[in-house]
Amino acid sequence: MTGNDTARTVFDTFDVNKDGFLTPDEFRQVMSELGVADLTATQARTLLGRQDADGDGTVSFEEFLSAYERAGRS
Ligand SMILES: [Ca+2]
Ligand SMILES: [Ca+2]
Repeated sequence: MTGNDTARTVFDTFDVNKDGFLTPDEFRQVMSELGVADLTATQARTLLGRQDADGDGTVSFEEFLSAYERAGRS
């Protein structure tokens, strides 16, 4: 499995409605369902906003992938 496939799997997990974009609401819902964290709407927006390179309020797979690759190169 390549890093890309892994990122795709993670992305699809968070992209609840499968429209190809992650919204703060989806992020929040999945983090809560996974038992990772109960985020406030503001926290979800802030965390997702770090990956939102073009500032449209959602994270595309390309944006997610570049953030993912940055995280993996620490
Ligand atoms: Ca979505
Ligand atoms: Ca974006």
